[in-house]
This record gives sequence, C-alpha cells and structure tokens, in this order.
Amino acid sequence: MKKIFLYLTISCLFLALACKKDKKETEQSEDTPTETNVEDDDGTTATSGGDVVKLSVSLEPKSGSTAKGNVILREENGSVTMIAVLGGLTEGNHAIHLHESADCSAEDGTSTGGHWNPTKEPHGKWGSPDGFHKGDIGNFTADVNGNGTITFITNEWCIGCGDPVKDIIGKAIIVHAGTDDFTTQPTGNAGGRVSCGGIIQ
Ligand SMILES: [Cu+2]
Repeated sequence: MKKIFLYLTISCLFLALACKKDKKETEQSEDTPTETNVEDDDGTTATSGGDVVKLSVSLEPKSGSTAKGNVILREENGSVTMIAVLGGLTEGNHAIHLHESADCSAEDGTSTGGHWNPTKEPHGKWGSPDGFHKGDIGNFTADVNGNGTITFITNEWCIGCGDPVKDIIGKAIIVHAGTDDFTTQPTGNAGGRVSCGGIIQ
C-alpha cells in the first residue's frame, strides 16, 4: 500500500513538471512570431527601398444592376494584391477584368473600352501559355445573397510606376453579368458590364 502511494506521488510530481514544461514551450512559441513580426516591420521600412502603395476603388452599378463594391489595391516589394468585395450581384459566376480606361461615365460601362491589353495578346485565362490580357483577372462566385469576393496577386502589375505594360493607373475595374469562358475573342463572352470603378490615384 505504501509503495502504491509513493508511486502515485511520484507520478503526480512528474505530471506536474511535464505540464510546467509544456506551458513554458507554449509561451515561447507565442513569443516567437511577435519577434518575427517586429523584424519584418523593420525590414520593410529599412531594406525594401520601395514604398507600399495603397489605393481604394469604389465600384458603382451599371446597366441597371445593383452591383457595387470596393476594391483595395496594394503594391509592396514588386507585387500587387487586389482584394475585391462585391455585393448586389446575381447569384453565380461573374467575370472581373481591367478595362482600358478609368471612364465609367456610360450607363452600360462601355466608356471604359475593351480589356486592358498592352502586350497585344489574345484573351485567355491568366497565366495561359496561349496568351492573356493584362486585365484578364478571371471569375469569382457570388453567393445566394449576391455577395462575392476575389483576391488576386500578381507581379505583372504596378501602381503608378509608369511602365505602360504594368501600370494599372488610369484603367477600370469591370464586373460582368456573366462568366468569362476564357476562349471567346476578345471578350470571353462575359455579358454586360454590371459594375465599374476607375483606378485613379
Ligand atoms: Cu471585361
């Protein structure tokens, strides 16, 4: 009986110590990312040499639709991230492109011109070896409530760098009524233009 008691006491002690050690390790692993973040922040300001460029674009309804939203564009270290958040859409897939001109004045959005295609390639799926427009972002899905979002990251764009094949300033973001088939030239047969926003700095 005494032996069992002793055994239990030792086991308890061992467990308690193990627990303490675990806690310490957890605390350490929680600390590590914080330190890394601080270093990252320092690195961005000290070594990148390039500023972070951020731009917000509002999209207004077109062609009698209720589709509107907001697009955040952010350039850092040679890469542009686009986050588009749309609402008021019909449920299902919608094409989203960059078009030639930031002019959204026409009721049907046609004042923005065709797809932005500075490299004069055929229309296609982004990254296709057969070619694609620099404005061929792709498709995203709107849910049953008409809300949809898409995140797109590329190093083939810039915000205000002046390079005619990269600079998205002065272009328009267009959301279409339908789906881009990535095949039909030069539009992808994506239907009417239901939402429009000019990329203006
Ligand atoms: Cu389009």
